[in-house]
Amino acid sequence: IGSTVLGYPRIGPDRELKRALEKYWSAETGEADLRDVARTLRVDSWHALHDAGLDSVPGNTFSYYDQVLDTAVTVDAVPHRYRKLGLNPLDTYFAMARGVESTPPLEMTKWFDTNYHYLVPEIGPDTAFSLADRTPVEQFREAAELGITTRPVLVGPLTFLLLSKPDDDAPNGFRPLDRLDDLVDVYAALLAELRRAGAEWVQLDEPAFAADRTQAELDALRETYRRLGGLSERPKLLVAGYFGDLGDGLEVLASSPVDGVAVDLVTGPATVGALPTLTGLQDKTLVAGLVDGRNIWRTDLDKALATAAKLLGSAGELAVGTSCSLLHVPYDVEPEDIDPQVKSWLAFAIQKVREVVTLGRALREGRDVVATDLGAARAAIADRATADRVRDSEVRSRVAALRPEDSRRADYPVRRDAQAAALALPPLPTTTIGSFPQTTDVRRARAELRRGSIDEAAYRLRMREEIERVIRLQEDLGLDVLVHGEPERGDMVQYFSEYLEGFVSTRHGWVQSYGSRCVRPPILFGDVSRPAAMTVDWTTYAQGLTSKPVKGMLTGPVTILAWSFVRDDQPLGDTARQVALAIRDEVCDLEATGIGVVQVDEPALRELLPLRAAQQQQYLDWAVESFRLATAGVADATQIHTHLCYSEFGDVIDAIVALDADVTSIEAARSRMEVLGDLSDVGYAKGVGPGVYDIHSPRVPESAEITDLLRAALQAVPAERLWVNPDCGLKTRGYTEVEHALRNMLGATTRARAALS
Ligand code: THG
Ligand code: ZN
Repeated sequence: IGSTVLGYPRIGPDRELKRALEKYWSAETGEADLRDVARTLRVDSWHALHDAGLDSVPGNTFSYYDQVLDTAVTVDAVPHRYRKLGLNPLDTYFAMARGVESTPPLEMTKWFDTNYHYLVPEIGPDTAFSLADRTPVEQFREAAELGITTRPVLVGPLTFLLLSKPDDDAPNGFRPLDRLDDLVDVYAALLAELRRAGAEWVQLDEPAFAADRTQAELDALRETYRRLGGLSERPKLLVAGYFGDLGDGLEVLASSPVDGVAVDLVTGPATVGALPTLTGLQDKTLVAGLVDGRNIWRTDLDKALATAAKLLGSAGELAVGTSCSLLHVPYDVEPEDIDPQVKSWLAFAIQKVREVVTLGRALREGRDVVATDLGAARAAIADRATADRVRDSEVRSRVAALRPEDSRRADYPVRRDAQAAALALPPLPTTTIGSFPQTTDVRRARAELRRGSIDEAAYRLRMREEIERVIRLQEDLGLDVLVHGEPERGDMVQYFSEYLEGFVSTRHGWVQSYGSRCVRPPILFGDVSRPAAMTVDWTTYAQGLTSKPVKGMLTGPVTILAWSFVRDDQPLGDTARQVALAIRDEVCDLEATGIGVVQVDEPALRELLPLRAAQQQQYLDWAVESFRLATAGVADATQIHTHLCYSEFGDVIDAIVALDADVTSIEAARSRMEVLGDLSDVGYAKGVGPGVYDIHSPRVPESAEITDLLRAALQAVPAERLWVNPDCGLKTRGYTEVEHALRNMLGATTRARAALS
């Protein structure tokens, strides 16, 4: 294998796939146009990887939406409700991804601890697995015709089933993994076809083993690769485990009859020590994941070679690779207009491919043949390590001087009484999560400012008009705690990073989040501070328009880190503390200008939770500490809210209590308020605003439904602590539906209040 990468971005360097998908979905173009764009993107990627000099080019890394969905379709795990729509294969696939009028899509959730989302396959006792789709074989042939032998990448059978959920007809106690034998039959058939098409290697991804697994699951891993390895007609098998240490799974794979194992030495550096002790690797290829596939820093090539040197002799062949797929980084740093010094420290996907090639050549032919590249990398690493702008002594002394009481507020009853006196809110106070619909006019204004066709002053005027409209609407509806609506923010993390010292942003650095949706994570390169207020003008403008309290809206330190590329030269907890102090400054400035309610959102609190239980408490400690540091600078009478969404909260429920916010709004409508019971069980006794309707759908909830949910909520939470709000921000909705839904929410609240008194 020599040198390789485990996967590559597919959305297109200029988001060509996003645009092609959206045109196809809106029926502006047809299937042939979409397939054309897709083919061009594949061909361009194969050429780029091949021409860069990789010894082994990954194949089947393209997807119209998601690789887990692709796998489900390949093995015919298509739930009946989509089959019976009678659509062609491509539209059946998109129906599973996005839903159609009558049929909701598959559930979507986070891919391990990344900001990528996959679709959750539904598997039951009756799922009839078969090789129903031959895309991996067809794409192998497509590349072969260009003279490029690819190594098709497949989601491994264990990871596929471990990420699936039982379908609605499955009996209690059924687990998708119960169907492993039948699924492995299909993989065997696919491997045989790939072999007949000429594939030399196939990569099977098993990142599920970077998380804690039971003995039964490890046994299933052993048995599966014993079976697949024993097939007579198959390509060589490379099993890739990434996003951490494989733990006991590493030994299982090393002793199995596969031909290669790829390990992540960036997230799981302890693996370096374990590898030389394994005996089964002597006849295998070891792909050492030395180049970080998830972050954007240039690799310390000297250090990578030193690590490789420790592994020489551990395996039959030592190859060099990325730690995981490059799906999680943007394509190319070259076109970016970033400060040249910071830019010289960065490597995006194509730069990382070149690093892998350089490392591969150094190992095979000696360092001298790549001396120039090694020298350039060494200079960049040294420059970053000593750069003045990375370290800010003021920030460092401020962090060093922190005392425990800086992250502690007065006891809740004291705060509660002070806030009740200051805010004088009615029972069951109503509010929203912060954002109002981003109208085309608002988006256009932002685009015009970027292009320079309007100036800052004109832009501010248009935003103020929008804020005024949002305030008037909320007053008309009768909401109690108002928001300014956030028209000035595109992506919230992007917005804050542009005001903070220590961040740079990119223009083209898009990374797929799900389907056609992308994010442009800012790059956190140095010590963080806040030179000037970030939200005070907008919020005080809004407050000046109304006598009702206006809530300040901020993003918490954990979420800012989760949705940025973070520095790798200090522990994440240290970076979190710096970001927390910057947010704290903003919270205090809002308070000083008369804002009495401030919300600090942490929607990504669950996302960064380490995959292994042994590391989770340490994470939760600094995550909670940084939130408290951000919010504890205010007086007792100032009310701190937080908002959480996008996750099951089970694993972080104690941490939610420990955040010590006065009011927590939380996604709850889809699970019918279940989370309230969970919160009570762990002793949460402060304000809580369970979302009373699901904003992720354009459907307007009837007032009666909301009344029912409020009744259910009042079973779990006393009226004095219950807030009424939608379950997330309203940014993606339209004004007509928002106004109607909020009116119904307020109607239900009026009735609930009457029933209370
Ligand atoms: N911001 C960031 N990360 C996120 C979210 C976010 N991760 C989790 C969740 N929210 C992911 N959800 C989305 C939802 C919508 C979009 C992206 C991620 C989206 N993106 C626009 C697009 O692709 O057209 C581009 C947005 C822009 O112009 O900045 O719609 O909220 N960081
Ligand atoms: Zn939310």
